[in-house]
Amino acid sequence: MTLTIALSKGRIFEETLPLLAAAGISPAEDPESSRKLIIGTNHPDVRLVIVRASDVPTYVQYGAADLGIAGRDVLIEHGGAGLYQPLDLNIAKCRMMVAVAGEYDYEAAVKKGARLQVATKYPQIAREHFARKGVHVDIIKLYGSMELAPLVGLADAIVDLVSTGGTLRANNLVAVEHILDISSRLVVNQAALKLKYDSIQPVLDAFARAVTA
Ligand code: PRT
Ligand code: MG
Repeated sequence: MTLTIALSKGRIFEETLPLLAAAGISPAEDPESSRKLIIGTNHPDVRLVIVRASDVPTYVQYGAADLGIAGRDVLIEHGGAGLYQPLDLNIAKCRMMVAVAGEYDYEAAVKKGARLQVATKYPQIAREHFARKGVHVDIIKLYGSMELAPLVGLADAIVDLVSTGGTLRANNLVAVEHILDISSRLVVNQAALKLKYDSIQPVLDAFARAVTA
């Protein structure tokens, strides 16, 4: 039975390679240089499909992939329907933060009950965060480069991922609130886990051992 694993290029692919190796799986090609979207492995019955990071849960939900690896950010926005999430892989770690322009007085705006314009790729996470704080917001959905929004007057604040903080610094933005710690998780199609238990369980076990090692 073929096992299909959905991965995104870039940091998730790079950080997943050692986990795949622990399960005895090595990709036949490097997705950074290959244009192929389906990549074989040393196992005739294991293949990788290369998709956008935010599409991984969707491929797994509908069973187009049996397994996938996705950030907690992406999983919260997706909602998790049809997905079994057995393992935090502790890779691609970062923090979901609220950030504003250096000169913007966020505390004062919150204190006086101002309605904030918040630009983000993560409307679900942002909405929940500000609802919990009791702050009224208008969410402006963006698909990338959130850091630009406060600089050109599109938003008062952004909700975005931060890892080194270099991008915020380079754009004269400051983080004012920490919302969540983020890492990537293994997701499994719930039906596939039952139907392909014998091929999936060894991969889960190998990943779990590699994560704790
Ligand atoms: O790039 P694409 O639009 O296809 O999708 P994507 O950006 O979601 O994919 P990718 O591969 O960049 O990210 C995949 C996953 O990696 C995310 O879903 C997160 O769970 C995780 N991750 C870990 C990160 C970061 N660290 C990260 N630093 N995702 C994005 N960033 C971005 C951040 O949005 C910001 O623009 O990097 C910038 C900040 O980095 P620093 O180091 O300057 O702070
Ligand atoms: Mg990216």
